[in-house]
Amino acid sequence: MDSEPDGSCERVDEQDMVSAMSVEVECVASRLVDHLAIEHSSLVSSCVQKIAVLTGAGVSAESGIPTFRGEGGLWRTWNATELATPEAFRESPSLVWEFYHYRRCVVAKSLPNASHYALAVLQQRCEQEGKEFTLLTQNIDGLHAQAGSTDFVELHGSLWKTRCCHCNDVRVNRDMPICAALDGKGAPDPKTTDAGIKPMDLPRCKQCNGLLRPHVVWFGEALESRVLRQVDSALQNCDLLLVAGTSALVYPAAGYVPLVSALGGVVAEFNIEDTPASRSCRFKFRGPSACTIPQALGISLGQLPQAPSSSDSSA
Ligand code: BJW
Ligand code: ZN
Repeated sequence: MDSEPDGSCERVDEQDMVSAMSVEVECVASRLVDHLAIEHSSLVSSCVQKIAVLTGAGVSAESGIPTFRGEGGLWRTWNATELATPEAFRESPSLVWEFYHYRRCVVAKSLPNASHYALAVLQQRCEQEGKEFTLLTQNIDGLHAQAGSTDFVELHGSLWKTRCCHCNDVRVNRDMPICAALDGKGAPDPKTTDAGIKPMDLPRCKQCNGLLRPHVVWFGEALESRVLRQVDSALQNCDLLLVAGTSALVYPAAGYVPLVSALGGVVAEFNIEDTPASRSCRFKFRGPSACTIPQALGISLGQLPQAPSSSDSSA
């Protein structure tokens, strides 16, 4: 499905054969595609009993938060993905903390956008009708919570939690700056000199004085087993998976679309471009998710607070 200039979408069917069992579900999903303002009842009184949503960095892009891949994914001379590794942290905890401090500053100045709000409304509607709904997010920014989503699963942890490298104590931490030595540091400009902060001056554990790290999942690290169980339960017998703003390159999340599709669920993708997951998606909404998600769900959000643009953000 491609966005037309007026924001409407053209439906593209990709599957020739549709199993009889999924026809009813697809009828409901096609209402999304056709923008037949889904009335609450038509989504939830249908055979769609179980809905999951998977979000990625693209849903926060319109809140001014850079995505990982593509233009926004550069911090100084580094690709964001090069810094999101345990090796980078071992080699230079100071550099990696500067990067996360910068991102905490950006997110602290950002607001949820219409994608976040529409998904929170969808959750409320599903719950009112006793339908199962689970939001799975790869994002660590917390904007889904700010928009009103509850009980969502943070696959890759949270920017607002720390973990002790020594005693593993995990805590919420919203201090800004998180330690005195990071005050004014973290500027993204490639000419910036690295702060070179000594480990003793980086964030330290209140329990044991060990070095703290962001409580996030870096490449090569396993997702928490509790999280993996929540994912399994959300995707098992899932009728409809909405997948928004993810490049579908990073596992295990990259495997969720093909999995749900193989299990007979309908998948609708919201992205500005094709991804490796697109071929498993029955419906594709092309365009910024802050437009396409509310439109497709028939959710009118009225006036929303305006997020500052990313260029307004500085550490
Ligand atoms: C818009 C938009 C708008 C823009 N509207 N859309 C199987 C095969 C091969 C490799 C592996 C495998 N299983 C595991 C691996 C290894 C690895 C992996 O996947 N590597 C791949 C690169 C190949 N995975 C792991 O290591 C994971 N661990 C694991 O599986 O443990 C077990 C294990 C370990 C080792 C080997 C085997 C098994 C952990 C992955 C952790 C990822 N961590 C990060 C950092 C989190 C902390 C932080 O934020 O700093 O998570 S990396 C980064 O990528 C971040 C993101 O959550 C994640 C996904 O990115 P996302 O959200 O998709 O963003 P982008 O930027 O990539 O895409 C944005 C999209 O939005 C684009 O499509 C745009 O078009 C779109 N867009 N504007 C709509 N307005
Ligand atoms: Zn500790």
